Amino acid sequence: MKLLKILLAIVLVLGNIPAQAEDPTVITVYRSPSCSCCGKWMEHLKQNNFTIKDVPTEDMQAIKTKYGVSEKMASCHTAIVDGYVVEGHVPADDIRAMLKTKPNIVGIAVPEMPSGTPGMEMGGKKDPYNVMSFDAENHYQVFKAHTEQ
Ligand SMILES: [Cu+2]
Repeated sequence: MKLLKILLAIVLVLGNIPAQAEDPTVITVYRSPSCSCCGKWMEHLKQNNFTIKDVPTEDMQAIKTKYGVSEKMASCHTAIVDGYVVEGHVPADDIRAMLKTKPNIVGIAVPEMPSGTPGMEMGGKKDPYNVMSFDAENHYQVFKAHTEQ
């Protein structure tokens, strides 16, 4: 009877241990050394358990060409995670969704720099925007729509 109580106590204790946090996801971020909104976006990723490999570079166009980011998809920074391209101010949740579902695409992008995206906070101003996915043939599709709140 005593043993049973001890076992029960152990089970209760184990049940209360919180599930271990996910391992940080490593993401390489190419950005111009003078880009401040890029830094704010990296901050957003850090807060969402990403580990940043920060690579300042003067020639962002070379990076975009190398990774197949067309003019239509282009924003400020270009990041690589798990073989996927992440262009611009994409929210961490959308990156995670891509890494989970592993779609057959080159990557996802928030073209240009809409206000209200992570790292582009402009007071309360929030533009509706789409996270786009793109493939090697430059086909685009809405990956996730973020409508005005
Ligand atoms: Cu930016």
